[in-house]
Amino acid sequence: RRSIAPMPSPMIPVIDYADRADRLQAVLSRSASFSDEVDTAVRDILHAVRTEGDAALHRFTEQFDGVALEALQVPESALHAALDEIDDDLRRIMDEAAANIRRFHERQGPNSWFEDDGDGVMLGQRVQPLERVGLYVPGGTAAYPSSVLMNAISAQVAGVPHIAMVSPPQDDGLPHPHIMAAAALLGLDRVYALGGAQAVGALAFGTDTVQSVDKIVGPGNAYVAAAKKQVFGRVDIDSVAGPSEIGVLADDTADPAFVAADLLSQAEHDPRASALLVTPHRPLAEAVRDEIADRVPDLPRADIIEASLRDYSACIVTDTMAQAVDMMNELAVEHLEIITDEPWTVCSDIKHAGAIFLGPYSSEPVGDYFAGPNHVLPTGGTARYASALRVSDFVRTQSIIQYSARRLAKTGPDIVQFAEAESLQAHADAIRERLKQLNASA
Ligand code: HSO
Ligand code: ZN
Repeated sequence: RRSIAPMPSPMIPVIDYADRADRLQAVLSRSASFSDEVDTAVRDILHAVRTEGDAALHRFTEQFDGVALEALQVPESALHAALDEIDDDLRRIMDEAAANIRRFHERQGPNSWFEDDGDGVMLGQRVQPLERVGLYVPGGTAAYPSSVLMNAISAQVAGVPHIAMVSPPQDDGLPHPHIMAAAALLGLDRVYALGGAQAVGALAFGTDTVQSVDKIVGPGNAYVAAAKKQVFGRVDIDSVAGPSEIGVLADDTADPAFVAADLLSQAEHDPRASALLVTPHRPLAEAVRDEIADRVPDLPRADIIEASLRDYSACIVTDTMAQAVDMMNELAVEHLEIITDEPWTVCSDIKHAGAIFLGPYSSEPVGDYFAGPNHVLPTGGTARYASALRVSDFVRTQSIIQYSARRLAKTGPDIVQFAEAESLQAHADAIRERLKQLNASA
């Protein structure tokens, strides 16, 4: 006999492929909104930091974070104390995660190379790490030590010698203890209790206390994002991250409990996060919907999750798996899970996704915390052209050219002709000057 308990109200809609347009439009138009007010406020903050330095940092920290800092820089003793205070298990887990992340990134290259091109000509590319990088780490509920590991280890593997970290102070004037512990674990010693646009300004312009950097990476709120955009050009920045996304491609072999749990794992990040199941198997879509309705009320971040599910998430039922794959390619989601009978076959048809998780046991949090690949990934459809944060984001390559007399004697006249075609006489003369001498000594 069936119980007559009322069905929990659906939190995630089940939508037919033919009716997907509105929902997809909502998902695709989520990108971070920039307001003129934020831009103007940030412009003033950056100007003050550039002209007044440390004094402005103290003032803004008092105004926005509500603390009067004794020192902008976090003493190394506080970093080590934070590491000593986390429990032994968390310490062991973070150590192991860091080792996995390091090992993965060590395989990424890019590598220098030099080639003897014949005639005594040497060509090559020399890869050099950036000298100074600044890492922004948010405070509050988005204070993720895992993100400290992801950002800092890729810079460390690249060989960046100077890594500064900024993170807003809590009431005690120090960043979140887990953030400090992660910094200590990685041997980062330049940590500043600064957040918001003023922290970005300090890193970009430098002050008496904070040395300027060449690149600023890491996520932040609307002020941080606007500040990064405004200092771009003076320094490099990473991409401006949008709200998180997960897409699950699944067939009748998928366990609805697994799929529901994974969708919820991303929905809990942000009210604007997007969680999508795309499947040709309607009973799976309905089971996942029911499973989600069961689970959400017990989750601590139910409010955030409900908003994400209501506005930007769905279980979409397609006619075929091919149609489901096409839809995922159109969306280019940040995280794509493939939970099907033959995930590698489906994977070969995927063109766009930030990171791909294959099979029932590759749950998305495996990648967020532990497997080794970076969890800083392209969002908002930018996986069409962008990649995961990686070692090459922290280097620049220099081209190396060494030409020989023999080769210049051979190819010089052609170079002269090319320069003259561009009407650049001085270019042509630079080559001719050598040719004159070479011909005289021949
Ligand atoms: N899934 C997030 C990263 C994260 N998850 C941090 C947990 N902590 C964006 O890829
Ligand atoms: Zn996550």
